[in-house]
Amino acid sequence: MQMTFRWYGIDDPVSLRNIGQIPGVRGVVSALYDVPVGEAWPLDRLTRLAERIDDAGLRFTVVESIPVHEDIKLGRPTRDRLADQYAESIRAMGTLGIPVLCYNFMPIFDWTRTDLAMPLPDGSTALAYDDAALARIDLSRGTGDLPGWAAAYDGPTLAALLAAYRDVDDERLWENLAWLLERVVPVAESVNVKMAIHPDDPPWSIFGLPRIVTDGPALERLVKLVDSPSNGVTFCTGSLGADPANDLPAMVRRLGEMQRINFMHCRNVKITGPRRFHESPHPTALGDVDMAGVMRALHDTGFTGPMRPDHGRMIWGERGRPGYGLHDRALGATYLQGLWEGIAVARNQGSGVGGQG
Ligand SMILES: [Mn+2]
Repeated sequence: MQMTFRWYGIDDPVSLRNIGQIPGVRGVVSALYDVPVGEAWPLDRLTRLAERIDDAGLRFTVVESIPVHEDIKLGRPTRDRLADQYAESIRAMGTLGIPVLCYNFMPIFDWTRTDLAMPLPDGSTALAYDDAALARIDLSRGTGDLPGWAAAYDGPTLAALLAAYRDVDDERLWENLAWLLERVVPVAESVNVKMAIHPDDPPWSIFGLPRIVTDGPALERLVKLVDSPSNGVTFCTGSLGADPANDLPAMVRRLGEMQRINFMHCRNVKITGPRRFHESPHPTALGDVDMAGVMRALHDTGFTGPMRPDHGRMIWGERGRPGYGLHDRALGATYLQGLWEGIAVARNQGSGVGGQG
């Protein structure tokens, strides 16, 4: 396991120096955030980003993410050119030796919350979701009322996009995902890049849109679409853990045995009702995710890939990008490494190896 940390580039209030001072963190998860969706990422720009990370004594370990254009998800004729451009971005990653690509395949919206700063009893704030609150959001004026999406779409643009998805049910979306993977996974494999789909967050349909990457059977279906180590998953405990029907340690074990977990996102959620949750601190006892069980399953299946603490709360008066402050995520990184070390020590004692000192 390699502990990593997400960095939003030079405008991120969390600096590379901050990240380098978190114990045990050497890998950085980042992206080019201003390339229009669908265009190929210029190699020279990605090179400059990688050099900046190298200069800080860190490694560019994961690209999160290269967004997939809606025309690909909708299966529109422009998808051929868009898939070629997507493959070109993957080749640029390969040229620079960046080993993992996290992406998602959620129609229109990716991660969605109804409150970006829900106050918790200890005075911290967390991201929260309530399906009933989501149902009250009026999209006729665009995404203005949806927390975190204010400037994304005006009313007419969003209405046209929502209308286009009326012809795309779950099976059609699966077909369109398979179509993309058949074209880009061989490219990724040839340049030693491992793709890692992020599950849908939350893992159910919102605004009547199809969402397909939501549970264990879906993740197993995904990895079978193209049989390659470059076709794997980002196992996000917080996204999948929002549905209490998901048995996370069992899912990790199944996918881990197939060696298809290419990236780990670790965070915890507290489920407070049907399709209602808020994010909670990373430790097992503080939410509904069995983090210890997840880590044990990862350890048992020989996980060696990158992991990052996913969203944190805002604590100690920090202000910043919702979910992506420094302090709580840094606590998460050290907690997760401690959990991992504890499992490794217990295993070694069990087999009679090590234990001294
Ligand atoms: Mn995640």
